[in-house]
Amino acid sequence: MSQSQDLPAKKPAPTPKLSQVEGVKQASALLRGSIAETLNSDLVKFTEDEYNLLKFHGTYQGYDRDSATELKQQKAEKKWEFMVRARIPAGRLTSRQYLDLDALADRRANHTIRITTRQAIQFHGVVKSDLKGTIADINATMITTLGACGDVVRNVTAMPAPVRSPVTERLAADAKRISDHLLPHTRAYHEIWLDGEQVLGEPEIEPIYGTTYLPRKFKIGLGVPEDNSVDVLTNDLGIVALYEGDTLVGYNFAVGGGLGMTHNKPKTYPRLASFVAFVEPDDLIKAVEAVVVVQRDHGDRTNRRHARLKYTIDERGLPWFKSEMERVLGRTLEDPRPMPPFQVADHLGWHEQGDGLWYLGLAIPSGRVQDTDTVKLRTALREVATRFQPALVLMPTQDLILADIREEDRAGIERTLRDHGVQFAEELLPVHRWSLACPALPTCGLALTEAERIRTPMIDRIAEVMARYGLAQERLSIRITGCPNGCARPYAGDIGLVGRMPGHFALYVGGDFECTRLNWKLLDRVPEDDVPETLAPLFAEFAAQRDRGGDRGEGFGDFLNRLGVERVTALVKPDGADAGGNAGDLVEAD
Ligand code: SRM
Ligand code: SF4
Repeated sequence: MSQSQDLPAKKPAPTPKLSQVEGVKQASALLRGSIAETLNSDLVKFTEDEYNLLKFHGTYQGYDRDSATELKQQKAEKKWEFMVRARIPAGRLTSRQYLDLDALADRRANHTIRITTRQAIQFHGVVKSDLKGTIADINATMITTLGACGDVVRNVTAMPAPVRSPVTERLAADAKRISDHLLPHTRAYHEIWLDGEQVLGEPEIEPIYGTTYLPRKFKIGLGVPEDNSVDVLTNDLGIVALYEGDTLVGYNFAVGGGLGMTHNKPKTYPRLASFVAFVEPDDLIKAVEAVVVVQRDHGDRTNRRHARLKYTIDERGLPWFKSEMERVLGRTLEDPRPMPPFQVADHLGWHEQGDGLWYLGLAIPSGRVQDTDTVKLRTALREVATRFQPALVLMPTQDLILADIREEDRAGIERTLRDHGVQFAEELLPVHRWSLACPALPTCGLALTEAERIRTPMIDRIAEVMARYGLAQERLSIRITGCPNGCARPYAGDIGLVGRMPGHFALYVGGDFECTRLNWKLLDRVPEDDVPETLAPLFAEFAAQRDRGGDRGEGFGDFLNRLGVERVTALVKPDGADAGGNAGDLVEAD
């Protein structure tokens, strides 16, 4: 008997257990589960399994967090309600569609429309008995909610400028083609929400996704170096189109972007996408599908906090990813081509479209289209859409473009908006124009702090501090989120305020306005009220020491990045305690 035969047999490594959601997807018969039964029952809410499946259909079950504590004290049921998200590739809408969605906000939601950071629309406050009607009504406008959420390719974003050039038109069309190609095929959506007939006998398959779809959400954005409004590198797949004049040369693909992280869990981290390959124009769809398929087959299905493409890339390496893409495509891919540095175009205010028509970019605070006591934004937009019928573009900055406007309609549109108290871009300080905030409380179940509701007062106070140092007109991006998931992309941009615990934010600085570099955590728990004054020494140093060369001088984030973590920390905490660390560095931290 050989020695090896004497040894006890080596135990095979245990097969890692798939996450619970994987089982739910597998057992759901292509996203059906028991949604229809609960929808048509008197039950006040869906089960957790159904909740996970509902996301794929474009809706999240949550509850009103403002009233939750009081209701609990009264031993009453929470106020359950739904967020419904529409999928609008490149954010393009007709006036008719906009007006239908506007009417829906009154009929079935909380009288507001929320433009999202991915050029989509959300309705909040939908009650269960209205859920089916809401989704059906959205579909009646020729817009779907299918795949707006869930483990699939989400709404595809693209440069928002409605300029009539082959560049912008091609990008918007590409976004739609990609979105359509990767839309789930399940007939469950039609059966449940649109009273579609059950088609018996015919095989029903998901040709790209299979029965368990993707390991996690998957995001795709398209931009050009001259306009990175979509923050292309924060996507799982960022596509940068390269042009010579008006001729499309091809696309540089960047993979593995994603921002979600969990406080104190260094294995989770934000990451910007890495350029992996150049793709010829005719190969776009096949190459996108190849990226999705590689992640479908290799993404981590055992741990949802580790299931995004960024982790697959960091663990397997970019060369491995490229070779897998090539294997799926059946041929080699060129390396990414050189391209100019990224810029971000300013689309607010009036611009010529290039075809004799005009577009008007309007700043929408936190993307919330609503009527308040002082500003009747929703009414104004309804009147403009009814009378002048512009095309609309939802922007990845939560703003809105009214497009295809005739010269003779400009004055009327402007008057209508001003009559309702709507401010124009030129009346706003740049820091207001360029700030974003996620919904957070009271609708988001994951929020640790406020975001949208404190955005305006917070930015007002920060603007006052900036003015003290002569920086009132400084272009600066501030992004506020109620938790570390990063929905308003706080880790890309000059300043990020990230909900840390109730009433406290982690402060991130040192990113760049063009979103090509992650910022870093400077302070971990700044009380909400202290945020503006905490920034004061940074603004003072910036005003005194920045490099004034170039068209607009050194940016705030660039300046702090040049100073480095230690010197910037010393400015806010002279004893150097509680320094943060580079968000990018966290990649190495564990
Ligand atoms: Fe987000 C979850 C809102 C863009 C990263 N996001 C959520 C949920 C659905 C909360 C939940 O899961 O219970 C939020 C709904 C709140 C509410 O009350 O409406 C929510 N995310 C939003 C929106 C509406 C924020 C906004 O201010 O517009 C954006 C909707 C986009 C859309 O139309 O599809 C939104 N979310 C983003 C972005 C930015 C982007 O994609 O450009 C990110 C960071 C990029 C990324 O994906 O990494 C983002 N959201 C997350 C995450 C963290 C994902 C992760 O990998 O860890 C979550 C939580 C999760 O998935 O577990 C999340
Ligand atoms: Fe909710 Fe957090 Fe996203 Fe804000 S960042 S919407 S709090 S999940």
